[in-house]
Amino acid sequence: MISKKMSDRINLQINREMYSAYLYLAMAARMGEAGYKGVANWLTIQYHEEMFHAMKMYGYLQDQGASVALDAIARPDFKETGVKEIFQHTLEHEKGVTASIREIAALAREEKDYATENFIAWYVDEQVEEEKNATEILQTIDLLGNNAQGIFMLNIELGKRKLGVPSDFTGLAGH
Ligand code: OFO
Repeated sequence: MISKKMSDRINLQINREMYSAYLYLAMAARMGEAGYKGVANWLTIQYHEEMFHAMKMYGYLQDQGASVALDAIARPDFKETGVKEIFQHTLEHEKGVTASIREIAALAREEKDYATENFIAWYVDEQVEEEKNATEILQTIDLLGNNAQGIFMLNIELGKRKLGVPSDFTGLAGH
């Protein structure tokens, strides 16, 4: 069993992960409309990854006999239309998510909640990956040259990204 404070905090994180999913889906739509199908593919896969992050927490709360409390998801907030700017937004967004995950890790340690400490360690590692992915894409943009030809090549590259999470994951308790 976990504390009410912890389950509230994980429920908040579910909302933040779903917001991430919503943000990337909205960005994917914008990029797809602009003809950047590869960038849209990358962002759509990112949407699925974020839903996986949310559902993994949903499953954890259920496994712990805690209540899942879903809240309203905010409207995706981004104005960028350029590919480089979209990934700058992505990196900044992920830095914020990292800070949020660290709060859960710190709370788990404070409460001597070893189960949640173990559970959240996966997300701590995942955030290293999330920031690395966005950073590397930004580096690639700079290396290729932030121009039409460079973005065209990046678009092809990002079109190759495949789903990295189990497609049959439901998040249901006992999964
Ligand atoms: Fe869930 O890691 Fe991105 O936001």
